[in-house]
Amino acid sequence: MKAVAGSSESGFSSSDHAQVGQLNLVIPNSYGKNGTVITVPIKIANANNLAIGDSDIFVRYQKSVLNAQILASTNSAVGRTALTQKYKFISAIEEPSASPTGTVKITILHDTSIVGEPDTLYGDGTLFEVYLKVVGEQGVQGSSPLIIVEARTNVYPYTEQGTSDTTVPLALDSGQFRVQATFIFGDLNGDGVVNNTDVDIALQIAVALISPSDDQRNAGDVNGDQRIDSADVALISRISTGLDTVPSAKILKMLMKRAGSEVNVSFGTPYFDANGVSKVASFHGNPGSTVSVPINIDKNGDILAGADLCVNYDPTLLEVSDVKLGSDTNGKGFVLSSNSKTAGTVKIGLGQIQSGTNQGLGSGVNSAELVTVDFKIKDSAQNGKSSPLVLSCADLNDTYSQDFETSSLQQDVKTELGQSSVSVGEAGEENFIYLPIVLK
Ligand SMILES: [Ca+2]
Ligand SMILES: [Ca+2]
Repeated sequence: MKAVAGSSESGFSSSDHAQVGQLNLVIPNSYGKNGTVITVPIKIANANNLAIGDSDIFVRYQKSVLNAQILASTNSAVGRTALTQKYKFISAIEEPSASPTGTVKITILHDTSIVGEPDTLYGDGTLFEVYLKVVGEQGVQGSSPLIIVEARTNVYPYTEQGTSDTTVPLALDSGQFRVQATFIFGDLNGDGVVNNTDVDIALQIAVALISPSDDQRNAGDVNGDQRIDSADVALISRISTGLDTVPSAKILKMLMKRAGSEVNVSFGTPYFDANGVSKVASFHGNPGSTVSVPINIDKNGDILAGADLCVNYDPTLLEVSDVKLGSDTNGKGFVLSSNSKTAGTVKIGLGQIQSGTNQGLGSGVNSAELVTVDFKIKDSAQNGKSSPLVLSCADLNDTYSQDFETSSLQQDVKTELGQSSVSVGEAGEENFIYLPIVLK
């Protein structure tokens, strides 16, 4: 495959979790009942402006447990995803009678004559899906590794001039399949029903207050992106209240259109000064006092149903005393969980218990205050000291768990003349953190 590294033409810094050299091809662990057809995703993690060149990806499995399944709809045992719509590929199945293993082979052809230059890839997502029928029985023998055999993968950094000559090293991360009763999506405590208790568990997993079991990983990752976060909460709450989890074509079109515009996440509400320079609100407090710092978005609030936010600060000056719903999320079915166990960072998971009346923030809500973080300024904080206040992650999702494209404003906390203040840097010092879009 061909992967493209480095910053995009936007000039923004790259995400802190998309690092060149740590690109992974991943098959997650999976479960399935005998007689069913399972969909095995081949995922890419940590992509950062990558393009796929001519590549072969082989997936190997135990024939006594799994057999390749050709779907009548596509006449293939391999399906592509939104990420690979513009890539041409062919697939083949090898299940020789003399061998205990079978292999599904996927060959990607970088043929720009077909649909032009394919999209480059960011973040995490699924490249292909392999369809396998479960032929094994539950029990000790009923498991099979799902091994990615890399024959040839060419992943290159994309540049303005096209793809660079430098291939990005790929780590292959194979999975394990087990024959067993399937879990219920969204049932995180395994009691057979999906309700608000499961929403709470998902939010606690999202902010790393609890670490999920294998069963919880499978039941909780409802949108299949290999993590449990507020995006899954959106779907879990829809399941619990009997709402559709898949948007109609009409709604999808509307959501996609809005998700295509960038949403700014900032501390407080940005405004323009007399010179037309974008500024953000300031916050002040004396040592020993508490300052409430809101985290806001500047558009698309009406379809917002959740957020995963991380704020980094200097723990020698500040400590987190509380995290609360914001003025626009309060009273609309939103719940949150926060983790400030590690001094210097607070993780916040915001999700909505959706219902017939609460699906997103609602029409008419555009910019919105999502949460407020109460910082206590330490008694020992000295005048003149300053602390960075950084939105180190900001992932937003709509009512159907789809990601927003987001940027975050970075600001400084300054202590001046006996008061601490949270204020934006001077004109020209404002920094955007570019967060890659995660396509699903
Ligand atoms: Ca449950
Ligand atoms: Ca997920």
